[in-house]
Amino acid sequence: MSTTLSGPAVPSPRQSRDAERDHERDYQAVTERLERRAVPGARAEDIVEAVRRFAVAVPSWALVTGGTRFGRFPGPGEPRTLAERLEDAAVVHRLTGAAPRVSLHLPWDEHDDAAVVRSLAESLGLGFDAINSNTFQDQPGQRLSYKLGSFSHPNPAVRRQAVEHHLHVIEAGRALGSQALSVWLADGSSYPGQIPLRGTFDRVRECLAEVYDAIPPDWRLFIEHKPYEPAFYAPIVPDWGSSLLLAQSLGDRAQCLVDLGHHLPNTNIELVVARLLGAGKLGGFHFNDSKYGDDDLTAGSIKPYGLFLVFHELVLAEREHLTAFRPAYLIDQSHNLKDPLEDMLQTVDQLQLGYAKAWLVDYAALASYQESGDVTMAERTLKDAFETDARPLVAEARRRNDAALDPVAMFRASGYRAAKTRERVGGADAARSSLGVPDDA
Ligand code: LRH
Ligand code: MN
Repeated sequence: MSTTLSGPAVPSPRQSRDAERDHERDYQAVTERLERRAVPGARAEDIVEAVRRFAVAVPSWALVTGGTRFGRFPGPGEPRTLAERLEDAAVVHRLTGAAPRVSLHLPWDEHDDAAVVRSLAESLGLGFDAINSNTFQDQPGQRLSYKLGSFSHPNPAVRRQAVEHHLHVIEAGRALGSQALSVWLADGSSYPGQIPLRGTFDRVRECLAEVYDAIPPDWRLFIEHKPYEPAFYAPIVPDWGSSLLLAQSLGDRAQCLVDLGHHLPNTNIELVVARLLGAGKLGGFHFNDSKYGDDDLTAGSIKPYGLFLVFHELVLAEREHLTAFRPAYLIDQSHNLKDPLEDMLQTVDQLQLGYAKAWLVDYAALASYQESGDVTMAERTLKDAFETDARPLVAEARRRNDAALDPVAMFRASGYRAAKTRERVGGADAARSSLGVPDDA
């Protein structure tokens, strides 16, 4: 893998004097309002320090245009190699101060020399978060097909092949410094009668048990559920219940990963989060947003109140120091229309905002209204936090983390994409498949 990254370095967030002055006035205004509100633990300083601690991992696969099955419209100057994807991930961290780790996906990010990849990432100020396996596509030269499944496949040789792939992903992750394996299985059926519904679940549990036994002692195994696609009748792990059954059967370090887009319309996702938190089995998130299906849209773009309510459950658990509460925050999006980096910068901003607003809740008042059955005031207490303009608080947190007040504006002002367009000749079409599988890692 070529690690020589030429062209302009990651843009440095030098704000204009006007932007600084406007920010100071906005920050002063919200600071005064929160002083008057006088909620313990929810002064401006408290929120800013909380947001400064917030971190989310960037998915390597969302740094190129993902497209849909109907088409992919790649933009200019997109990363063509793992090295260039890491370079772009560093831009997200530099401008938000909240994305210090990258989540890789194998074989899309396959590489020959982990030490080279690791030192390049370190030179860019990045580390590696959960690493993802992939048994939902057949790779060139692969011996047995996953068309009819992987861990649930009727042919034990296919199940073996899938387990071997996961053992390889664990090795790759260990060499990069990851501490979690994230498993989403496309396994399932599209027609009634196609598969034995209990037998296939048992096969998946058996294969996962072998993988679980292979993860290093300080690692976790995340199981991701999804209600449909590509299985359109009975996915093996369609919902949080199936994921929880597997995680509970495997052991303490097996936990459930909640992809916000993997829920049927109108599912109360914050309730799913509360249930998994209560069971000590909430391992992490794939943040995104959706209107209908697994649309993988920008987090907070469709249901910002829903995102806030999920963060409310997370901040409640954080405040209570709930046992086993160590959620991995990851993004999982597929960008089709926006510049992938602008979309990622918007996403991190939306997550910082949702987190900040959740810390603004007057938890003491909320608890007393809940205990006294004052429904109106309980709801108003949540809404008061959600309807507070927390943007100056988040901008201040970024400023103190030496990042940008407005990451998207700073990215545009930096001319980074234009420079990469000039530099990354033969770029866009290199990342071919609808999920942007690069041809050179
Ligand atoms: C499946 C999924 C899974 C990834 C893939 C990129 O829909 O959410 O998390 O492996 O997207
Ligand atoms: Mn996902």
